[in-house]
Amino acid sequence: MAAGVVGWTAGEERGQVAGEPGRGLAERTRSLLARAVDVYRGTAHAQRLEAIRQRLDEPLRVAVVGRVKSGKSTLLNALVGERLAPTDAGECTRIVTWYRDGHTYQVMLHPRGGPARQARFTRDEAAIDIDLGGLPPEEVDQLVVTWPSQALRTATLIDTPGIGSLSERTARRAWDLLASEDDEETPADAVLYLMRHLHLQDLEFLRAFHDTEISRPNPVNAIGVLSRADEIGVGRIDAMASARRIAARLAADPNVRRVVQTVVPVAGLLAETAVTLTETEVAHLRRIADLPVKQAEDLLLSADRFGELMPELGLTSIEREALLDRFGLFGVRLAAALIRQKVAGTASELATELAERSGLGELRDLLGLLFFERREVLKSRSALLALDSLTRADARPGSQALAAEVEEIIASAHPFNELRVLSSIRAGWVTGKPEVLADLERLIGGAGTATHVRLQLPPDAGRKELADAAAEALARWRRRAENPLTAHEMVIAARVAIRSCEGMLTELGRSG
Ligand SMILES: Nc1nc2c(ncn2[C@@H]2O[C@H](COP(=O)(O)OP(=O)(O)O)[C@@H](O)[C@H]2O)c(=O)[nH]1
Ligand SMILES: [Mg+2]
Repeated sequence: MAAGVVGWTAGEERGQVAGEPGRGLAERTRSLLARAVDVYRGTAHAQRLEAIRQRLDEPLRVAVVGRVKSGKSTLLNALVGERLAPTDAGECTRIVTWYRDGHTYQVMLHPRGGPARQARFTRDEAAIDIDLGGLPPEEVDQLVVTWPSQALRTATLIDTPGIGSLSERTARRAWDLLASEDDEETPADAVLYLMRHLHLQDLEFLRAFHDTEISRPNPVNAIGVLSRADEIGVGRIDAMASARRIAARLAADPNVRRVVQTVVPVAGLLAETAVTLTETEVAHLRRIADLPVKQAEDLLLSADRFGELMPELGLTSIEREALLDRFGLFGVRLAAALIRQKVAGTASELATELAERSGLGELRDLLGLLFFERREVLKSRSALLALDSLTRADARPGSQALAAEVEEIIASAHPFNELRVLSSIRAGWVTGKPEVLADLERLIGGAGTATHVRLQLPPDAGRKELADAAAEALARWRRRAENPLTAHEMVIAARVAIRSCEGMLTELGRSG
């Protein structure tokens, strides 16, 4: 792995300005890959290089990881907007499965150590059911589902079996996907990490691949999700508020900040149901909403009561069970209350309300801000790391120059320096007053890379206002960098912030 990939280097910043994160970087990466294709033409690596090159133009790859039953597959479905991934048990939940956009519906099965082949599948309303053709799940390396989908055009999603899970073997797979020990490039560009409760084992898992090379997930490309958030507070109607407080506390915990950028609470089941809501379900919920408040509350005190009481409600026990499966007790209560209070009248209004209240809206915003806006940077990072390992694995005439340039870009490109400083703040290597650190984080894109976000201004801020704020920030950080009392690490971080400010000013048509 290239030295100083994520290690602390004071490399000269070059190549890319703030505001259009990674565009210049992506161009450099592309031209380097084109050279690499020449160097390795006619070798066994030509194909792999082509794949690396193609990957640059593909959607960002986001892996969903976490312990078994943390709600990964359910959340994945919510993000896609369709029930594709099987949830709960079933042999396919033990296999790493990719969901990618494409023109046709297709499933490719990649056996361990054998050629990929098309697999038969059926789809019912709950999930895709893939026929492994008699192959035991352990023999399947991965499944690749191609599914025409707007959501998958933005990100290819990778569903993983759980960590700390059924078997050593299964756990190993989730691990391989993210922190492969061999020279392979990492398949995922970014990670959604689901935690149901703050479990020590979860943190250990994350820590193990942090602090190493940039190929491993680290806070810059990982978001934490406090999953199954509705179950906090045993389904009470204020469950999400409690979950929000816990998530905020987690996000402020230094141990957590070391491994994920932030933590958001999401009730994945409710989110999945919201985006796939049916008219029948709404009709059933209306019956509950039509009850007097007191009676409805009584009925929904527990799943058992809801299953058995009030035969006059006109819902069979199968229908009640179906509602519980799809909404959870919290979801049934919330949905019924929203209908009763006329917050949501139609199915589509209810869907919108539930998606928002499930935390899905916030998670989507964060994904946009922290992953998709930085898409070019994260993808370049994956490509450069893959190229780096290739040049190491097989030296050829010209490969040394390639390796040197990879190292140069990784050590010096400004977007990487921003990411490096971000993770260094998170790791506690750069210290200072909380408000100074917050200012620094924002300026270098920690809350999103848009100029107004960096400068903490509203989205409609004018050019002059933005430029004035950038000039002020520049002066502020120059003073800090030049102050002899400033700690060494902070000076290096300040230089990166200065470069970010200069970049914004250049973009705004003003010189620093
Ligand atoms: N109450 C509730 N149950 C959930 C939620 N997310 C998932 N579940 C349930 O938890 C079980 C495991 O979910 P699944 O998505 O298969 O977890 P995975 O093993 O991490 O992929 C299923 O029965 C889901 O219906 C949630 O947000 N709230
Ligand atoms: Mg699953």
